[in-house]
Amino acid sequence: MIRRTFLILLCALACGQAAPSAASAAATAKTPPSADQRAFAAEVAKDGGPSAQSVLETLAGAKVQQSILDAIARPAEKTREWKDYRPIFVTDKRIADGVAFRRANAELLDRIGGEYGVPPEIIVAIIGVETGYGKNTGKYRVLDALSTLAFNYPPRAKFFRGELKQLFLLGDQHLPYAVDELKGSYAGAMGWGQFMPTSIAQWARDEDGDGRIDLWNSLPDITASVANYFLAHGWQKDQPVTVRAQPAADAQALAPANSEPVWSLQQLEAWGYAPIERVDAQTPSTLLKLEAERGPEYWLTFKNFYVITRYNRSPLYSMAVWQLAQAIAAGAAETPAS
Ligand SMILES: [Ca+2]
Repeated sequence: MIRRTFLILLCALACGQAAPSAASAAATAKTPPSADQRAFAAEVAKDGGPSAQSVLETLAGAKVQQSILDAIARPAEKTREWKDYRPIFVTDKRIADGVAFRRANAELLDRIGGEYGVPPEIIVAIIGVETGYGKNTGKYRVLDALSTLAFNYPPRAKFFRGELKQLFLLGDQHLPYAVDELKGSYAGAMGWGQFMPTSIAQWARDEDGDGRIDLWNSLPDITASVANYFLAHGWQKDQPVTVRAQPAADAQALAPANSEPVWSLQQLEAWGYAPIERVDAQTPSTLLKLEAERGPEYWLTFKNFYVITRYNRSPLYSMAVWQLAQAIAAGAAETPAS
């Protein structure tokens, strides 16, 4: 839920197995806690978490990993064009695996989709893009990831300190494993949907009703949590996500800063961007230009497209999720070969 999927993939592609450097700058249990760590532990205890002593003992077992610091500092998908981004995420295999997953869990996904008003194929596409349907939920210890970034990466220290604190506050009802046993991405994102601790606290669901949220092993918990994340961020049931635009020769140049739908479709049409399918003229919209294989593509994007960017800020991510979802829905609707 922060920009990490692409980094993991990039590294997996570029550096083979992306092996964490052999415990290079490892802090040992003998290192005394820093003033910052002591203050942190006191804060956790004050906010109802484990005792300060217990937090410090856990932190003493955390390892600073250089590979985590390298990964967070690497430039992300901002530098990529759509034509290079799409082939990584919208692959034949990811579509086929998504269709198989959609079919194998049809009853659950239809129920969750109905309950939360989020299309099942969007839920499936998210876990497909994030972790290959649960196959790659991350190999870093979450404790190492969050403490490395909270105490050794000043540019984002505040954010990761908050996530680390939330991790200690989550407790047994939110996690199936002990804090020092959890594995996730180099940024501390966890489970099939790659939830950060604050996302688990706010939006994860115990859908199977066993009294504990398990985003690694319970498909009802996993899919309902993703659906609830979308619902909570404003997903509009049965509303469009995006539609291609046919630009006029004299279309006004536009470069929106983000995916917020700040204009009416009518306004964008007046500026020269006519949708190729019928959509209500008052629909809040914005424009997205993509550098595709065969040249520029123009898309009119709506609130639901923006909601996908709440999972990951990149509009390329949002488009990849949406196109993967469309392909999965189409594949799942075909009569399976018997
Ligand atoms: Ca559960």
